[in-house]
Amino acid sequence: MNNDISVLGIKVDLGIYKRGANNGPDAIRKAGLIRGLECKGYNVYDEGDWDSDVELVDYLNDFNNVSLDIRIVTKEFERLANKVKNFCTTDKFPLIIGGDHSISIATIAGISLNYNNLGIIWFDAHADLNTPDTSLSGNIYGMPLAVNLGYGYPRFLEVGYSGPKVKHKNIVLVGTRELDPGEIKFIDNHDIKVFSMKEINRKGIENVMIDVLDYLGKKCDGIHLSFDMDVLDPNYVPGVRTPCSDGVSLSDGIIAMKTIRESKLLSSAEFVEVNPKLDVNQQTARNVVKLVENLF
Ligand code: HAR
Ligand code: MN
Ligand code: MN
Ligand code: MN
Repeated sequence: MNNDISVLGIKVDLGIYKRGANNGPDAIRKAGLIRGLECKGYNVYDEGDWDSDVELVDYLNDFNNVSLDIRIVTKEFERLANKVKNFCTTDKFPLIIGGDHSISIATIAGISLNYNNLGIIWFDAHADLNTPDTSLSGNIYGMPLAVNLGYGYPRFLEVGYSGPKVKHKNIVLVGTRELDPGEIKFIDNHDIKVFSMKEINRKGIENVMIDVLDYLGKKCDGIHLSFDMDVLDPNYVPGVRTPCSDGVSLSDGIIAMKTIRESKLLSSAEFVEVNPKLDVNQQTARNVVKLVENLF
């Protein structure tokens, strides 16, 4: 990687009917993201925040209205995918800050246009592999990875371009510990690598990351990191919508970032699910900054 990083905030929280993650970028900036990177000697190009045109509707979670909403949300994701595509076509390292995890429907569509064989490292307590048929909540933020693979609302599958954006065998989940029944089935039936919390506790985070990077590094021409802050233990991330106990410690998160940095394989990254409304003393936003500082 060269010394240039471009930063894009995405003020979108269309993934769930409760608001807040739209102000994640603001909080992460206030916690010192840009300055932190500059202090490490990087040239940071802050492209500001991309905002959604639609005000989130409170009935997004209501299945009776969901077909109407999907149309509106799809339009936003289309615009966003286009923005991200352009954001990624420079020599600078693209760093995205969210936003809830639904943005990955658009970000990964945009990013994937620049690669033939994109790999994804998905740090998350959840798999986000739900479809409208398997989701128990109806929330879109539990669906982005399925959409990236070509499953879900037909409209979503058209975002950026038609069809799957990544191959099953190019996906690695890390820190997984809360799966819905449909997601377990999905993983069983598809070639997706999972390093669950159990594996991390058994093998140690550094060994896990070495395996992850070896697995993807061999076959991918780019690797994108999608980091959902709820992968960390709730002790470190009070500001996430779906905290999940017995998660990754902050120090293990930092080791993971360092291992990725040392591999020099990463080509883009996003940090999502910071909700300032729920955060306590900016702890979650600050921990994004800590992770990022160790990724570069
Ligand atoms: N699996 C649950 C659902 O579908 C929880 C999803 C939680 N999503 C996020 N991103 N916060 O991982 O609703
Ligand atoms: Mn997620
Ligand atoms: Mn999650
Ligand atoms: Mn949920």
